[in-house]
Order: sequence, then C-alpha cells, then structure tokens
Amino acid sequence: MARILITSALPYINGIKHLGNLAGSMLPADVWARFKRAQGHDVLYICATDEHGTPAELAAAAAGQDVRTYCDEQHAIQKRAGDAFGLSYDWFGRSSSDANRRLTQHFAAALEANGFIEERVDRMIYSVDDARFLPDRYVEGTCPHCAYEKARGDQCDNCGRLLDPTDLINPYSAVSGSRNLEVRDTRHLYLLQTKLADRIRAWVDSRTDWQPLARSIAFKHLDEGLIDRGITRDLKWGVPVVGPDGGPRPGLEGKVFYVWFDAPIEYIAATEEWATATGGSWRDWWRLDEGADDVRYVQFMGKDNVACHTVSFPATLLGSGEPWKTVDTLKAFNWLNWYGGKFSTSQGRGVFMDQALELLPADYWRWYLTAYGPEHADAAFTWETFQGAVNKDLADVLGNFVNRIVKFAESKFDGVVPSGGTPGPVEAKLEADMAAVLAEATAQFEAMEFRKGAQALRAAWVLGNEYLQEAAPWTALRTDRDRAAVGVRTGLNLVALFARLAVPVLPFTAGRIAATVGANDLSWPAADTGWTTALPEGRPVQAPEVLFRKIEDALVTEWAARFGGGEG
Ligand code: B3M
Ligand code: ZN
Repeated sequence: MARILITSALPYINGIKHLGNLAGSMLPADVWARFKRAQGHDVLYICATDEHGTPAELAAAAAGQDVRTYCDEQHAIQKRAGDAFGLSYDWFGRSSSDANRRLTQHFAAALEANGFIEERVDRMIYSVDDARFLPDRYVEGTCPHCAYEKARGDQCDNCGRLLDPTDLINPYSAVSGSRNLEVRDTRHLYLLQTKLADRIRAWVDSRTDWQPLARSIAFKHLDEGLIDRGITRDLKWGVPVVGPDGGPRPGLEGKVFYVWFDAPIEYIAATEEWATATGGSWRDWWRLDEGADDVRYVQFMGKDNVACHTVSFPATLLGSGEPWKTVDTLKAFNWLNWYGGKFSTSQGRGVFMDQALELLPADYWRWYLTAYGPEHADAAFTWETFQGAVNKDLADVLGNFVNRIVKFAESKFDGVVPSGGTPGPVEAKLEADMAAVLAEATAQFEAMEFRKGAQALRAAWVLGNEYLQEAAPWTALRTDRDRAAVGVRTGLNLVALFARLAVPVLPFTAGRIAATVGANDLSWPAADTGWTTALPEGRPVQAPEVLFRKIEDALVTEWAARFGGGEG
C-alpha cells in the first residue's frame, strides 16, 4: 500500500468555476484519487479555495460585502458544487486560514534568514481618493499607441501592446474612476529567485516523472531566466507581513503577502487544517524528516499554473532550507474552449459547475470531461460532442448493456443469477479479451492518461455487448437452457465488473450498477481478477431505473440558445 498525496490547483474564490476549470484540475485529480483508493492505496486528496488578492477584494466590494463574509459565502458555494460533482476531497480548505497565515509567515522568515528575501523600494501608482496603491491592471486610461480609451495599465486590449501604467494618457482608477493619482514610493519584499535558479533547475532536472507539457513549461521559464519577484502587496486582505516579534514590520506596515506567494503554501496548510479536524498528522505527509519520504506527491493543474508550481513554489520550499516534500508527478492540462472561443463569465458564455448539474447528473459531465477533455491539446466543448458522448457511450453502450441483461434475467431466470451449464469457447475468448482491456485500462489510468483510460473502459463495455450478441442467450433459451444460463450468468458478472470499473470516472453510477446485481466489491479489478464467477448463483438481481437518459436534439437546441453556444 502506497501513500499518495494529491493536490489540484486551488480554485480562486471569486465565483463558481466553469467546466474548463473542472476539467483541467479538480476532476482529473478526483478520478485519479478514486482510482488509487479503489486499488487500496492510502490517498490524501487536498484542495482549497484561493482567497486572497485584489480580485477577491473587488468582487466583495461589488457584492456589497466585506471580504471575509464574501469569502465565507463563496467558499461554501464552491464546496457544495464540488460535493455535488463527487469531488472526493479529503479536505477542502481555505487559504485565509490561520494555518496558512502562520506557515506563510514562517516561510518568509526562513527565506529571509537564508538571504533569499530583500527589501526594495518600488514606484507605484497611488489613488488618493481610494486611499490605496493600484495594481497595474486597476489603472486604466488612453493607450499611447492606438488611443483606445479603456486600456489597462498592464496591457491594451485593443492593440494588444504591453504597457506600463505610467504610459497611459489621462489615467484613472478602475476601482473608483478617480483621476486623482500620484506616483509614490512603496517598500516591498522581493524573493531573490535569481539566486535560487541553479538549485531550481537541478531540482526540475531530477523530476523525471513529470509529463512533457509540465517539463517544457518549466524549462522555458528557466531558460528565459528567472527574475526576482515582489512577494508583498499594498492591500488589506491577505497574510500580513510581520516583523520578527510577530508585530507590524517597520517600513512595511499594513502590507500583505502576494496571493501567489501564499496560495501554494495552502496545500500544506490545508493538510494541517485536515489534521486538526480529523486528528490525523500532517507533518508525515509533508516533512521528509518526519515520515514523508515514502509519500508520492502528485499535482494536477491547468497549463497556466505550471510556472507557479515548477518554479515559484519550489523556490519557496527549496529556499527555506527545510526538508519539505516537493512534487513528484505533475500532470498539466490544456484549455477547454467553448466552441472556438473562451469560456467567459462576464459575457455569459459557457457552462458553470452549478448550472451543469441543473441540466444533467454529475456522471454525464464527468464522463465527457474525462473521455474528451483537454488533455494533450486544447479541446472544444460543443453541445453536439457532449450529446454524442452521453448518447453513444453512456446510454447506448454501457446503460443499454446493463439494462438488457438484468431485465432478461428478471423475465426469464426468476430474477436471480442462474445456475447450470459450463462456460465454453465464447466465454474463454471474452475472458482473454477482457484481461487485455483491463490491463490496458489499469496501465492508462496509472499513467494518468485519462482519455485513453476512458477509451479502455468503453472498450470493456463494447466487449460486453459483443459477447451478448454472440452468446445470444435469448436465442439459446429456446433450445438449450444451460447455454442460456451461462450467457446470462456471464453477462451479470460483467455488470458487476463494470460497476468496479466505473468507480473512478462514474462514481455515482458505479453504486447504482452494483446494486442491480447486489454486488458490493467496488475495488479496482486487476487483469486476473476472476470476475467471471464473482456473483453467487441464486443471487437476486433487479433492473435499474434508466441509468443514462439520452439527450434529444431539441434539448441541444434549447441549451445552445440558453448558454450562448455556437456564436463563438
Ligand atoms: N488560484 C488558479 C487561478 O486562479 C490559481 C491556482 C493557485 S494554485 C496554488 O488561475
Ligand atoms: Zn492600444
């Protein structure tokens, strides 16, 4: 039994996540966590909301709430949505926790003691009326290149040029609209990544178990050269910068750590939150000197988060000089697009987690996003491909198989697993073919090849259908009841097998399938599993309510209109 620590990138707090966020981090992490648990391993799956930073402050202000209340509410909303999708976190924490405040301050102190943090003075835009410094993208004004009047301080959305806020003509605060702006000196802490670059490169080099996408992004950043990075901000909401005595730090009063500095530390802090709540130990998951040396740590994330996890967070961990666990396997995903374009909250394009579940149960989405997800390339969500995945894979192949064989057992074999007859060559061939498919499914999920793993599941269901076609117990019944009994018994054992295979991707359906044949073994089947005789003869069976409803064309038309599909 291995000890496996799994984290998925922390969803930002400002609003419920769309299907692209789900497909690229939380869902594959969950599928893999369930796969590993079903194999009997000791899994700890940790996630949290990422709650600090300007966007949270502004979203709270827009909602007319103080930021703490806003985050409390949004955390609960995201927790509910995750539960409804079956995301089996062992802990879903909050980066605004006390544990994260303590740990973030601890890491900053350790980095500084080792000479990797220094104070520098920046010149930044200060909004007198807002009484705050403005991050670059909250300064707007006229673009000096194209005269677009709503260019942001970091970039002009009209001509695409990168800007410095001081380039803008007639700048104003995007927070209040005030033009009463000044350039002021402000003191900040810088993490000296330039001093850590060699160490980080050697460490990345030693990570042979990362997927190519993650490795290439990490090396691209290292090759371009790391820069020293400001890790504090002039904000109220965040982890306060403190002096050695824990009180305000002279010269940096009222400042907080940058959200990207404290967010990954929350992986550790959330484990501490979990340990406090459950009586577990967090240090033996994270400290190499306290038992974590036998932990395998796996991270899941979208490709935009790879640099943070391969360079910035490792800089924190390695620079602390303390024996922290670092990531062993990093699985990164591409984008799920909405038709040709991007999901967009503001323009109401795309489907968000809560809306998706109003349309269909979680497993329909889990299947589609796993089997057709943005794994090795960007993938485009369309209602038509979603419809195809549900109707063809789930309803026609899996659902139909289960329904057909259990119904037949009900009507012709007294609703029990029948006895009689002996397996013949058709069954022997099925068993051999299935062994190969099971080995393939196991190997693909093991390698975190989710699309290929899902295709192997589908191949197993197809084998089942082909078997029924060939064994044709409905025909055999007319002439040879024993032969028919073998077909039905084998078919019902396939149902029990499919329940086990469904656990990682289709956790809600797995239980429903198992219930039809009274099975309670939901462990992951090894290739030599002996599945053909798992069910005792005479065991009662009961056909399910429809396992998967088909999506009619009319519904696709309605949803496309409602969610803005197809115009992108
Ligand atoms: N919160 C993802 C994002 O908002 C970011 C991930 C942090 S992981 C430590 O883009
Ligand atoms: Zn411009």
